[in-house]
Amino acid sequence: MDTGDARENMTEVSYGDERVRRGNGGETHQVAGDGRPALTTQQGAVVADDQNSLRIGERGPTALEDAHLREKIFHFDHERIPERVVHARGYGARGFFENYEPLTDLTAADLFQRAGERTRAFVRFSTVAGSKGSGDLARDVRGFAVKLYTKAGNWDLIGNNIPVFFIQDAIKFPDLIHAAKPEPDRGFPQAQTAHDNFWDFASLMPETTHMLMWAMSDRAIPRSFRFMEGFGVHTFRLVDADGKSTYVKFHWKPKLGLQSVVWNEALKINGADPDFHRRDLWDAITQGDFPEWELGLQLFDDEFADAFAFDVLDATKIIPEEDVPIRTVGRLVLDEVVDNFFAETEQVAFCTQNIVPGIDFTNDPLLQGRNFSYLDTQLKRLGSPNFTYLPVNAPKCPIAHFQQDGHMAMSNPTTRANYEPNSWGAEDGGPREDPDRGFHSFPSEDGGTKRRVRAELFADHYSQARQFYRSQTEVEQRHIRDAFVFELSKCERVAIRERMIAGLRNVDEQLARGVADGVGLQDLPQASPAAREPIDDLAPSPALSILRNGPDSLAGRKLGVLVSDGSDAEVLDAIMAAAAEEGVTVELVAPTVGGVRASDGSLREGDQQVDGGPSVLYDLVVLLPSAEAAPSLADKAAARDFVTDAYAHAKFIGYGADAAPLLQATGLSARLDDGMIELADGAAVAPFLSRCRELRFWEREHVATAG
Ligand code: HDE
Repeated sequence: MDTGDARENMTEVSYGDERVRRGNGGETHQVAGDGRPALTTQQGAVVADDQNSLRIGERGPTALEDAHLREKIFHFDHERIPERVVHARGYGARGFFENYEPLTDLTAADLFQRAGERTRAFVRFSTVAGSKGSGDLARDVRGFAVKLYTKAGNWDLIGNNIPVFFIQDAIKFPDLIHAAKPEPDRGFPQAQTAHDNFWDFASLMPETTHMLMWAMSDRAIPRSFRFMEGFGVHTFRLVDADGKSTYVKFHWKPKLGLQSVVWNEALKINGADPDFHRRDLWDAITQGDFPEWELGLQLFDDEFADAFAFDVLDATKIIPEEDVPIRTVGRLVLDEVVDNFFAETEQVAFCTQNIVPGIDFTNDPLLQGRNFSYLDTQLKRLGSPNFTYLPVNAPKCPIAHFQQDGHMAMSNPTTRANYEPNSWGAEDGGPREDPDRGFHSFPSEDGGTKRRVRAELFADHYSQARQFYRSQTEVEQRHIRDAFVFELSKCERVAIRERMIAGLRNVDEQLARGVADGVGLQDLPQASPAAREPIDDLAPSPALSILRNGPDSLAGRKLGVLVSDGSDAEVLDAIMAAAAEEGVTVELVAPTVGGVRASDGSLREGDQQVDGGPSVLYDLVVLLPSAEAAPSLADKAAARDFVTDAYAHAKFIGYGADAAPLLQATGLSARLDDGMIELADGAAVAPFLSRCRELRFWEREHVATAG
C-alpha cells in the first residue's frame, strides 16, 4: 500500500524539548524509533505518513485508494454507541469484595463461603436523568452498580444511593423517565427535575412521595461517591445449601461517613468543575486513598414480612435499621482506576438477572420488570448478544455453552457438537447440565387470579415519607423545604405547585406550609385524599439522617488555601503537617499556578489559579495572603467570591493575621463567628483542623441565607 513518501523535504526542528520533523507544508511529523513503536493500520500495515492524505499533485484531489485515510475516518465515524437511556453519565472503577466470615447458614453463594476471600469487582456510579455530558452535581439519585466476578458466575447488584424508588410497578418506568427528562418539544431542561412535566407526573402519582422526600434531601447532592451509601432497594432472597430462604435487603455503608454539599454550592460546582465527582474518585484511587464500603444485610423471614406494616415487595418502602438491624458481612474496596474509560465504564453491561446460586429474586414488580429491561438495553447499546465477551463483562470463571455466532462472535464452541443432547464423546460432546452445582430457583408457592392489580398495602403512600422527614435534623428539614421551593418555583403552572403541596400536607403540615410560603401561595390547598390512612406515629429513624451519621473525621476531605507571595511559611508548613495527620488533601489557590514565594523565600507551587479554584471545590478553606498582597486580592472578584461562598456554604474558615482586607472587602469582618478561626501562628492550625471535623458550621447557615 502506498501512502505517499513522508521523507520528502523534511527538516528537523525543536518545539521546546520536543524534536520533530517538519514536512513540506510545515506540518509536524513524529517518527517511530527511540522505543516508540511504528503506527499501523487496523490490518497491521505500517503507516509512513499520518499527516497527509494521498493527493494527485500537491494541491490536487484526494485519491479514493487512500485506504489509511478511509479506515481512519470510517472508524472515527462509528466511535459512539447509544448512551444509556437512564444513568448515561457515570464513572467506574475496579476493586474487590472481601468476605468477613462464612455465611453458610444463610446462603450457598460462593463468594460468602470463606472468611477473608476476595472477589474482584467493577463498580459504576451514575446520575439518572442527565445525558452523558451533563454535570456531576445535578440534584438526582446516584446509581451504585456493582458487578462481582464470583467463581460461580457474575452477580450484578445494581442499586442506588437512595433505598426507595419513585414507582412501584415497572410498567410506569417509561412514564417516569419521560417526565423527568428534557421536555420533548423544547429539549430542555437537561439533568434536572425542576420543570413542569416532572412535577405534573409526580403530583398525580402519590406513590412517588417517599422517594421525593429523599430526592429533595441532600442525599441527592452527595459531596462525593466516596461519601454516600448504596442500597439494593428491592427485597431479595438468600438461599442456603438446604434450600432455606431468608429475605434480605442489601446496604453499602461508606467507611468515610456520609456527606453532601448544599444546593447553592452544587449549582456552582457544576460550573467550576462539572467532573467534580469523577475527578474526586480518580484522585482518591490514584493517590492510594482507596474508597471503601461495608456490605450490610438486613435479614428477615416470612413472619416478619407478614407482620410488617408495609409490603416488603414494595420498592417505595424501607425497613428501618432500628427494626431490622444491619449485619455487616464484608467490605468493598476500589483500588484500581480503569485503563480506558470507554472500554470499561461505557461498555460495562449490568443486568439485574445476573445472579448466582445462593441468591434469588422476590416478586417485587419493579425488580421483575428490570429483569427484562437490562438484557434488552444491552443489546441495543452494545449491538450484539456477544457483549458478554467484552473483558469488563466476561465472567472470570470457566464458561461453557452452545451459544454461537452473531455480531462480533469471539468464542464459538470448538467441539463438534453445538447442541445437546448429543452422543459425541467427552472431547467432542461439549458441556452438560449439572443439577448439583447448578442454579435452582427458590420454589416459592405463587398462584392467584391473573389480573392487573396492585397489592393492597402498596396504597400507603405517606407514612414513611413522614417518618423520613421527621427523622431529619432541623438543618436537613430546611434543605428539603428549600429544595421543594426551588423545584416548584421552576414550574410554570400554578395548579401543579398546588397539587404537590396538597400531597405534602399528608406528610407534614409545617413542611407544606413552608413550601407554600416559599412559592408565594397564600392559601393552603386541601390535603390530597390519601389512598390509605397514613400511620402517624412511626418512630423516627436516626439512621435516615446524614448529619446524625457524620464521620466526625476529616479523612478524605479537601482543604483550599488562598495564598500569595509572602504567605506565612510557618503557618503553611503547619497546615501541611496537620492536614497529613488528619488525612486531608491540601490545594494551594494562588494568583498563578506557577506558585508563590512564601515568607521564608521558598517556592510553593500553585494547584489552582484563583479564577479556577473557587472555594466550592473544598470542604474547608484557609485565607493566607501576605499583608502586601491582601489588598490586591481583595480587589479581585474571584478572591472575594472564594470567601463569601465559603461563608454562605457554612464552611469552616481559617484566616491568617494579614487576611483583614479580604474579610473587610466581603463584609465579614463584622460577622465573625465561631466557624471562622484566626490562625495567628503555626500552633493554631492543628486545633483548627480538629474543630473542622464537624465538616460544616451549620449554625451560620440560616443567618447567611437570610441575610
Ligand atoms: Fe435501572 N435501568 N431501571 N434502576 N438502573 C438501567 O440499564 C430500569 C431501577 C439502575 O451503571 C438501564 O444498562 C427499569 C431501580 C442503575 O450501567 C435500563 C426500571 C434501580 C443503572 C434500566 C429501573 C435502578 C440502571 C439503562 C423500573 C435501583 C445504571 C442502561 C422497573 C435499585 C447501571 C442500562 C450502569 C440502568 C431499566 C429501576 C438502578 C434501561 C425498567 C429501582 C444503577 O435497563
